[in-house]
Amino acid sequence: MHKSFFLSVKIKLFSFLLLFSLPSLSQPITHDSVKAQFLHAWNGYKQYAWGHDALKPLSKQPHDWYGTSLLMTPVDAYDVMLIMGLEKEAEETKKLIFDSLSFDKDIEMQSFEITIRLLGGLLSAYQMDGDKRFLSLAEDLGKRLLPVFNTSSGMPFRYVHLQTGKISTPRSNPAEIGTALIEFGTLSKLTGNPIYYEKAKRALVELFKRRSSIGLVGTWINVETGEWVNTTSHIGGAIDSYYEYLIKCWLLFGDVECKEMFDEYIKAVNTYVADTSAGGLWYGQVDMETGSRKETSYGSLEAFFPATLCLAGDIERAKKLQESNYKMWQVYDVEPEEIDYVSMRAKSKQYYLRPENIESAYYLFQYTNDSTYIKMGETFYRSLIKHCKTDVGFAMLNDVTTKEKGDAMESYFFAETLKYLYLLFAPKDALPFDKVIFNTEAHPILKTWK
Ligand code: DMJ
Repeated sequence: MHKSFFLSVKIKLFSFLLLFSLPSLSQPITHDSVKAQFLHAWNGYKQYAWGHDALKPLSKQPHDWYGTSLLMTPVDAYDVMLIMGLEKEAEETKKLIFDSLSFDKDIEMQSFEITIRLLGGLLSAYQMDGDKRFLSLAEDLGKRLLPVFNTSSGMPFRYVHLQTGKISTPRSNPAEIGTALIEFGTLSKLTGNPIYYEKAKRALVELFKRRSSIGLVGTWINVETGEWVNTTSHIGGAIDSYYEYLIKCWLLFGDVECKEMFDEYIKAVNTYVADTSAGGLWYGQVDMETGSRKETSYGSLEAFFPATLCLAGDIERAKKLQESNYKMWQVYDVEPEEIDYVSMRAKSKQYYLRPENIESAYYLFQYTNDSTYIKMGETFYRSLIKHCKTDVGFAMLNDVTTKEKGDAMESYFFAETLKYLYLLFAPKDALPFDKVIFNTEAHPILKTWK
């Protein structure tokens, strides 16, 4: 009793000092600065939400997505701890995972989110740590997710019940249909069971078959009927990581078909979706059938695209688009969820602590060694401290124009935002960039198979 009281006072004092003494705005920012911020947020999670999916950083309450915990934050954060050399934190997190993570639960959950955060996190943990229990958990989860692909088209439903395998919600989108092959393919390679690769790959191909005559996909499709229910094409949320996984699966598995599909898409996307009419390079919204422009919106999710362009070898285009990413950040000293790139005014005013802009700066720094991207990283870091930091973690912003905070700190803030920021400043040997492929939740996967 006594001990925990003093521990809680010590943690509060430490958080207070971190919050108000860090960083003096002129101090140089290093990977250790980012590590200190990671610890600040992690200690908040530990104190107020230990064992739950996430911490609500304003109310200091725990949050569970499905009323019962699937340890989203611990699983998402584990490989970052290993990368940052946080041995004590990694040890206690590993114990928590093996003591309490079970997928034998009476819940229906969203396959996409569980795949990228938990399956990806467990596979990465297994590869980096070597403990076979991570792989057993991943395989158990993979088996429970597999029924989503049992549809007439081979494209997955969005939800599955973890115990019964009952699937629901056929209205889906390219990102949720096409963001599984890195995780499912890796599971096949590591377990020797080809079923996971085959199912996830088929979904990619079936979706490709339904592209329009000019080579674009829309935003929503019914996976049973194969009918498009929303024909707006873009590179943002609901489509984004479908393109990302095609190029990454070529690089990770040497899957030539994935490369061919990516090559066809990128031509169409650069022809119709890209827009230079407002000055600079942007990617807006067009009709998938005609290519005619519908809107001039870009946002924090679209900001992943320079990283994908780097992987595809188009560094010049990646650089141009990252200039736009940075402009978008600078308007309010933190990016909005959506901006009109003609008027440069926010259309959706939230900032959900998203990583994509930082991710792209990190990739570009790896490819060019240009300190411009470090400077961008410094801006991102200072904005996060200035506008999002709380006494127990970091909070999303409800409104980037007023900087009003919201009560959420998503697990990807640990897995991605802080990881990419740390790696941007870290010595190159912190993680061998050329030897890993990050899943879309920034879990690094190593090609350990032939
Ligand atoms: C993450 O869960 C993933 O990066 C996903 O691909 C997109 N959304 C969030 C981060 O913004």
